[in-house]
Amino acid sequence: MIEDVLLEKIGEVADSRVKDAMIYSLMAGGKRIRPNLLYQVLEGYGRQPSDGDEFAAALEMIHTYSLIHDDLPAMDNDDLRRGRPTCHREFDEATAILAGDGLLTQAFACASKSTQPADRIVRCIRILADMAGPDGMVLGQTLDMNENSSDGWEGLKRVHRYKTGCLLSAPLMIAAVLSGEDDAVEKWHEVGVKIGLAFQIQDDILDATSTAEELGKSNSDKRNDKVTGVSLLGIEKAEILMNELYSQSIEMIRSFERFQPDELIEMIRGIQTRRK
Ligand code: GRG
Repeated sequence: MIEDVLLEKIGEVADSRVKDAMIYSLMAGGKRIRPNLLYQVLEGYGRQPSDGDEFAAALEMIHTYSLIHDDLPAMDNDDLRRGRPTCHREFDEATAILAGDGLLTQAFACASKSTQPADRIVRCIRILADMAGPDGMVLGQTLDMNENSSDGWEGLKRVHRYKTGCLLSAPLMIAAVLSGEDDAVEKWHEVGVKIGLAFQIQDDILDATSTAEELGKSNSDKRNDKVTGVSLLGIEKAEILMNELYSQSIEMIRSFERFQPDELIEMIRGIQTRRK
């Protein structure tokens, strides 16, 4: 469902080389975890998933922009993403920067076109901005770039909370607002942070144990000698912690009022056993 929604929303953009680059990266596959988290929480609250289409697309656009910029020579300098050459490799660096800028901006245009009640839309747009921007994912990226091995596991957890956790929390929080469950938003944020930390530790484990071909992306952490959950904790402890965090997030999900958790839990168990 999200593939059709993305095609429709990106189709609204005027034809240009930057649009081609936006489509190249956006429609390259990807696990679509963030839109699907949003849809599952809406369903758990008894809402139609399509109520969240504009926000689901916005989240995937923001996520894709972050991957395009993260892959640039000025950041991780990666060649492979979602099983294909990275955006700057396929096009050129300037076009990849613009494609990221275009996706980020278009995400907010798309979200503003939601037909949900206006007060809810405004609150959701605020969440998107907070979770993606300099108090959220962008903060995480800058902390990551300046990460110091002496900051240890606590420092790394802070990086992951913002860099990975914020954009995984956003769909949960937005779905709660669209369902009229504002009081639950902060608790959903904490669920997202736990899933984000588990997800990132898992990413580090997969990065250390799989090939670039298996992952469909470059394992630049190895090349860049980065401090990761695996380098700090070792694979065994990292796996135990990852599984504990997924279990804790599932326990929290079971405790929400007026929420039918089974399908969301099933999705999280699927993420827990992912191979890429
Ligand atoms: C450049 C502002 C800016 C932020 C970059 C997302 C990000 C922050 C960097 C990408 C590298 C990375 C390891 C990020 C942590 C989050 C993460 C594991 C992203 C990959 O998400 P998946 O696995 O990717 O959902 P697909 O391709 O399946 O959508």
